[in-house]
Amino acid sequence: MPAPEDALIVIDVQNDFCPGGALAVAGGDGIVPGINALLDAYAVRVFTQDWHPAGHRSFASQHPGQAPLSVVEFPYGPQVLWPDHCVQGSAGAAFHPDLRTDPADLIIRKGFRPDIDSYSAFFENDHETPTGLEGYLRSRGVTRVTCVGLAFDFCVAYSAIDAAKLGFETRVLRDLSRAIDMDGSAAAAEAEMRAAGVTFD
Ligand code: VGL
Ligand code: ZN
Repeated sequence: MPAPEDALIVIDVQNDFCPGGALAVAGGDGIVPGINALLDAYAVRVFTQDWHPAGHRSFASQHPGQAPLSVVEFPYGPQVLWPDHCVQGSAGAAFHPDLRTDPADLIIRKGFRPDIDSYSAFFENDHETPTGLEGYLRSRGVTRVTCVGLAFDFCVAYSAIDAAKLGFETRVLRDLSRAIDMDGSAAAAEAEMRAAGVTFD
């Protein structure tokens, strides 16, 4: 019997983050069978979906002269400029076709504000605009959160760090996550998660 206080958060397992996608993470599709097998062990199952309007400010295409993966200063701090990805309603924004999505209790869409990027399932990148997930989890009695999905060094890391800071006992399943890993970002993300009290299995 799944414990009622345990939530699984499945982060951004979408076509654009899988091989062939606009912002492909190496081996991103390889985690799908393991996530599918894990869903029934959790009482609360939340999926997130990166969901940007066309022309989102985080897209390098909106910043002439800036290459994808360059970093620029936004009002809320440094921001990586990404290739256009996960545009609302596009095939790239859809969940991986083999992912079992029927068990999801809640699907949180994030990154829909044109000027703010949103890596974390809890707060946008200004670190203050909430997605509503904290209230949802608390009102369902959740105290423990397990994070899986894409990408380990961005949306998974930001989500896990926020969950831990909010007081949820937080764990990341390393085998069910894959990293973009630009300039050592995977190791840095892991160190930041550990510092925030996140554990790994
Ligand atoms: C993500 C970069 C841009 C992620 C989303 O899901 O990790 N990374 N948007
Ligand atoms: Zn995005």
